[in-house]
Amino acid sequence: MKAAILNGPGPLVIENVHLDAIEAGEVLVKIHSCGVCHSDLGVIQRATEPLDTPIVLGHEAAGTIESIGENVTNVQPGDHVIIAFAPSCGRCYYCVRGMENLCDQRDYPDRSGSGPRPRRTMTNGTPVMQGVGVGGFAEYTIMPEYGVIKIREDAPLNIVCLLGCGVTTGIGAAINTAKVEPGSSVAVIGLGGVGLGIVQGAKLAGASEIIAIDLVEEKLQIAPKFGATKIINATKVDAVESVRDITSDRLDYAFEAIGLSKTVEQAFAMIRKGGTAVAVGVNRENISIPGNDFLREKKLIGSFYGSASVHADIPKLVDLYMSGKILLDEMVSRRRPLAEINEAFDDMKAVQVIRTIIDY
Ligand code: CXF
Ligand code: ZN
Repeated sequence: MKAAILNGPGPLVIENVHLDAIEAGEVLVKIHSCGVCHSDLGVIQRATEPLDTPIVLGHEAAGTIESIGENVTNVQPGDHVIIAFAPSCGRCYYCVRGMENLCDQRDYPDRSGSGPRPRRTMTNGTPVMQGVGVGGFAEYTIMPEYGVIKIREDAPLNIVCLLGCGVTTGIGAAINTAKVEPGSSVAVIGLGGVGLGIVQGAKLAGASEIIAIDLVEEKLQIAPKFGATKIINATKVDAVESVRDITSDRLDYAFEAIGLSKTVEQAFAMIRKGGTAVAVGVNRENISIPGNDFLREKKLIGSFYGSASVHADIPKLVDLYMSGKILLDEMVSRRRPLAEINEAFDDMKAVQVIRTIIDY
């Protein structure tokens, strides 16, 4: 099969790769579409550090089940699935306590982005890692049965693949992690796929004020379509001051969807006493906040994969999309074939897109 291979710093290379045979409990997925998520760019840009390469990135994927291994009962060949980058086994310490997003089966190192043991090899026999456990920039992948979510067949795979990462992360951060209440005020810093997901989640939760903050005017202009009630261009005004003004210093929730310490610190600075700042963006930095603010019961919490119970939540999100209650098409800025994967990352670096989807 064809796969986009990251070998270290520099562009991805499309190569022919051999995929292993599936084993018991595993499924072979024919990838239909895969979104290009910002955290993959993060892996590429960190490729100057020690990294398990070669590796196939791509973790926002949907497709069809091509074949199933022994003992697989939840899916059949032909089923339509979204791949969960953090599979939930249903049996570990976290899964049985309702924290499926923290499932112990996702025990591979975060920093390298490499997935479980290699299941594919280059033509010269070198093992190829499966990025973030998915390896979606390839024609096929092997997943554990519990890492695929069966979805209704009338949902377009080339759109609902976005529920594999960014949108589920964003909507879930508002609804599951923060548990935004009706009538609350919310600010969202960073309007990529995750940030616009948070805006939609806040709207679904019934927030009355949803303030969208970014540096890029084009992203700000589309935010009201997703539910933003106000927009702030942080190149023109001080975001913290503006949010405090708009809310009379009564902001209930601030979400950071970029992954920088500076913007997490801003999120924490803009919330009211007793308010909650949620760090959603993939962040590898140290964060510095005034300890005194804890005496005002301000809270800073993390969110991973929208605290989602993927097996329950992703089919519900598909239904919400199909009934027009959440927007996904409006997030797709471009479609490209796998051969143009590097151009897709160039567009992202030039901040020209919300999401590019690779269609196979
Ligand atoms: C990331 C979170 C860290 C592991 C890889 C996926 N989420 C979104 O892109
Ligand atoms: Zn992602």
